[in-house]
Amino acid sequence: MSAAPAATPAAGPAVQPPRFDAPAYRDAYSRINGLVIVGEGMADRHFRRLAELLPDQRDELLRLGAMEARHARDFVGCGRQLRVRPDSPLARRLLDPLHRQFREADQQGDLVSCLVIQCLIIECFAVAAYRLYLPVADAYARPITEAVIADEAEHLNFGEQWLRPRFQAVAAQVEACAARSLPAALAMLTALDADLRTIGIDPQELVAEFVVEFQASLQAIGYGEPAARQLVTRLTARALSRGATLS
Ligand code: PL3
Ligand code: FE2
Ligand code: FE2
Repeated sequence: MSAAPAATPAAGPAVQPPRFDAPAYRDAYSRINGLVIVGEGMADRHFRRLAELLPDQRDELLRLGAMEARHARDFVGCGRQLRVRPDSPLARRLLDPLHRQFREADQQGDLVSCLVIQCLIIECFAVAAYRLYLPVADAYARPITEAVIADEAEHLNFGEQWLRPRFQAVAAQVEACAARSLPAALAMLTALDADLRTIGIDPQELVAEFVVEFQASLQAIGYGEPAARQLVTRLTARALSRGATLS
């Protein structure tokens, strides 16, 4: 066998960090930052409502809500650092369907759906998004995002721990709720597709990461691996075929 050519360094295009001061970056960041800030504020309100609904775990839920309020403040700081004004009106419009689903579930006394919407769907979405943001974040936002990811894992865990011992009784509600809320979550990504790309996040990768997270959550509450995979794949495919398309 002839001698192999001298090893060359791993090929492939070098990943360029985004230019954080470019007008296109700052413009995209204003909408992403708005969504994150308003989303964290909404999570705070949801946990405070859950604290009223679950008086036995009131203190823990208030603690989780306070963490969300701090996330919102920390991400406000990230926007300020880049001299970006968050687009809050757009964020409120994009988050409204999920918030409305939470409120309707609450009005109907459907605690299971409230927990699925906040602790599974929204938190899985946040974990997936922040994980993909981490490698392309600026030096100020990176440690903040890292700390937030660890907190979000606790929020996910709360929902999983509550649902798991009740799995048989709640499985049908979990599925019905996920079938409504997953399209609402993915529609936000569709709306911000171009902005996500501009800040260095591939929206398709984000969906893939969400699928991994959500499947793991379903398994944590009692679904077997094949059932969890089938459910997530079916719901995601259906949501994306109904207009939540990603380019
Ligand atoms: C749960 O604690 C809060 C949920 C907030 C919603 C997050 C939506 C994230 C969308 C994509 C953002 C990319 C990350 C950018 C971070 C500044
Ligand atoms: Fe958060
Ligand atoms: Fe959270």
